[in-house]
Amino acid sequence: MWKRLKRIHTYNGWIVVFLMISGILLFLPSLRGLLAPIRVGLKQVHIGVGIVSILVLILYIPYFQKHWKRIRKQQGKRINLMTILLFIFVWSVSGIVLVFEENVSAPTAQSALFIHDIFTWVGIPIILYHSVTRLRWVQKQRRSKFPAASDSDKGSRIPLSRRGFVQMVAGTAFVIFIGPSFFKWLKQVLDDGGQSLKKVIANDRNNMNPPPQPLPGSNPPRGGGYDGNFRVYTVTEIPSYTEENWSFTIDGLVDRPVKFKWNEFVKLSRKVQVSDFHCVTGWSVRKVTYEGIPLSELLKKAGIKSKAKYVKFYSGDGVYTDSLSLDQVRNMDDVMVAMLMDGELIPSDYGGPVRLIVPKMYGYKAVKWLVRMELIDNSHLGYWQLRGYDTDAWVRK
Ligand SMILES: Nc1nc2c(c(=O)[nH]1)N[C@H]1C(S)=C(S)[C@@H](COP(=O)(O)O)O[C@H]1N2
Ligand SMILES: [Mo]
Repeated sequence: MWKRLKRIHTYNGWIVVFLMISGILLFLPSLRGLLAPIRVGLKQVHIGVGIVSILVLILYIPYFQKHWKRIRKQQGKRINLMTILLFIFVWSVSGIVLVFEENVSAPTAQSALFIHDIFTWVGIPIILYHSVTRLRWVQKQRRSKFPAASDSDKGSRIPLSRRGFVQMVAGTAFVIFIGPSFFKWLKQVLDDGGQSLKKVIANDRNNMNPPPQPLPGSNPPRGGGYDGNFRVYTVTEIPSYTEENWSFTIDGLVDRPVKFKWNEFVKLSRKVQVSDFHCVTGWSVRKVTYEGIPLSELLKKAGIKSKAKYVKFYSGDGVYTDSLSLDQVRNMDDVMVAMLMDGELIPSDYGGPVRLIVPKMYGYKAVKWLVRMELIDNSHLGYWQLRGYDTDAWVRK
């Protein structure tokens, strides 16, 4: 029975290792491009294996009851075991909340994400250490019990020095590759708390004159101020604009190509709407009050030729693009070329002075630093679609 508990624990160990590795892969921003084609699948496997780990956790219970006395005697092992179980328990609960993210309140989802992340950051070194010491312990046991081990057992009889070497390499890799992400994450979490928009505005690289005058629905923001925090994503350097180097072009299959200067663009009539923002990687920001020009209104300024079937959106970063079909544009009245969020001119980190907002689709459609729209007759694969993301990015509801 004791042996069986150990076997369960070994299985569990592998499950945790898998969850840790897949979790890190899903988290690291630097791996987004590389992982795009398998990201959705990997996330599903991560969730599936996570559920299995809960089942394994339940398997512990009967053995626990039987062996409690024995476990209690060995204090070191007890603390170790309890720590691991606590971690798995917390990961499971927060993970389940994240799976049902759409059905829980924003603060609950955010806390779950925070807890899931912080336990990962703290848990990785603990579990690495635990597995290594455990392996050593298992090794010693085996050596004393079966001095003449069979061939198949050779793998577990690696000399300790080599084990130590592996540990060192893993530790170094951890510090080099994952350490910086940890501090970035920590900074983002500490920066949060409703202040984030002000802080991001303080770092604005843009300086647009004249500034837009917010509509009454925007100031104070009709949505009451957005809930959550944006992770700043960019595949290039963040561009910087003034009224001098900024312009907005509508061309391609249009009746009259137009190119707005900033002072003309701020005069176009705007609308206010409140919408949620969802990134396909799992985070959401709710109730953002956006003010901008409805896409269909803006397209009217240039006139759409009947041959045109798609709109292609260009970011001023020169790299990022995406597109929508004109059918989609006609069927969604909330697609907006946004200029303000929560009553403030969108700062450069968040894609300002002007970005696209497509509330019914995932965030990768929301092209930042939008400077050009081209009407085309054929579909266009955007930056992330080329890397495996769906062309239609509907947010499941
Ligand atoms: N130009 C540009 N636009 C972009 C991106 C980008 O990398 N470059 N990332 C997209 C993705 S995947 C998301 S989730 C949102 C993130 O918006 P945020 O950086 O304001 O949080 O912007 C989208 N638009
Ligand atoms: Mo995204």
